[in-house]
Amino acid sequence: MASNSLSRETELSLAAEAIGKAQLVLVLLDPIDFAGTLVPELFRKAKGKAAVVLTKMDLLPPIARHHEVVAWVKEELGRKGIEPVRIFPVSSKNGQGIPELLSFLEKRKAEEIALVGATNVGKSALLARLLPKDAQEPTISNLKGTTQGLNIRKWEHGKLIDTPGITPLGRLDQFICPRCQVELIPADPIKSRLYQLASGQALLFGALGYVENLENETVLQVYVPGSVILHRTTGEKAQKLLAAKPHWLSGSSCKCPTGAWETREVSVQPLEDLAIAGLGWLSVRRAPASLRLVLPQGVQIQVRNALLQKR
Ligand SMILES: Nc1nc2c(ncn2[C@@H]2O[C@H](COP(=O)(O)OP(=O)(O)OP(=O)(O)O)[C@@H](O)[C@H]2O)c(=O)[nH]1
Ligand SMILES: [Mg+2]
Repeated sequence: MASNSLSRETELSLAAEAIGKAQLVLVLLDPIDFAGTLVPELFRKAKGKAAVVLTKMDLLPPIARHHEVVAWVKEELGRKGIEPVRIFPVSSKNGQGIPELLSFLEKRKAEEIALVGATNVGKSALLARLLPKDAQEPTISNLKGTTQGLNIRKWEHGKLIDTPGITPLGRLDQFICPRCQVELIPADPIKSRLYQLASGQALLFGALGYVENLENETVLQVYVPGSVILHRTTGEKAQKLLAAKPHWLSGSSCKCPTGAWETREVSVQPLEDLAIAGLGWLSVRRAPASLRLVLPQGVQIQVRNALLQKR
């Protein structure tokens, strides 16, 4: 049962301990929440022996081409001075990419391999995939903070070390209750939803925040979990609805998030995304967009090159 009781400092020091023991470190990242699962400290600690595993590839929209996603991740990491030895796209759910990863691990002959990454990124699910089928399954759960200590497991090539996840800074799930956090985890591949917004129109992400278009008409391709109710309205009404949090908008009787809101203005160019850590991203396809974003205070946002190519 996840209690999420470790402090971030303890999470980082346990990951550092595992990294210190290991000759190879698998740093897990979730491409549908790249901003919300990237923990740069892990790459600093694992310098020179970090390979990236892109998890939950089954949740990307079907139009995503895996080699393009890998190239995009390589570029994004490169911009931060991070150069992993390899990048493997996998799905622990359907087994995609696991044979390629296994064959790399066998060739590397690392006696100890550490699995590190943000909470809920899928470390224990990957461990279960790497272990033989008859091995005892590690605990896998949609509640973050499930693995609470180092879990060292023997396998035919040495040892695999599962670690507690690192709580990322500024991910939307920190601002909502555990039940709403679970609701935010996509069960199926993310589908893009297309919205045309006139100047002054806004799009609510359930009761979690909204984006308002400040200038010329714009078209946004919205990639957020299917459980998030999208509602188009005016900027003024959006503010009122966020305060009232009606059931039809939030999808539940829950009133979270209850803290302060933060308003930011951002310009996004065509073929760029606006990523919201823990929620998803908005892609701007035609003309530059001038947007006002209202989210719980402290949620990390990022303007970046588009993850998915235009087709
Ligand atoms: N769709 C999909 N879900 C996955 C995949 N890998 C993991 N999950 C789900 O993601 C959630 C978290 O998985 P875990 O393996 O427990 O994550 P973790 O990184 O060990 O989490 P902590 O121990 O809390 O740090 C669970 O609900 C898993 O079923 C995957 O490849 N595809
Ligand atoms: Mg775990």
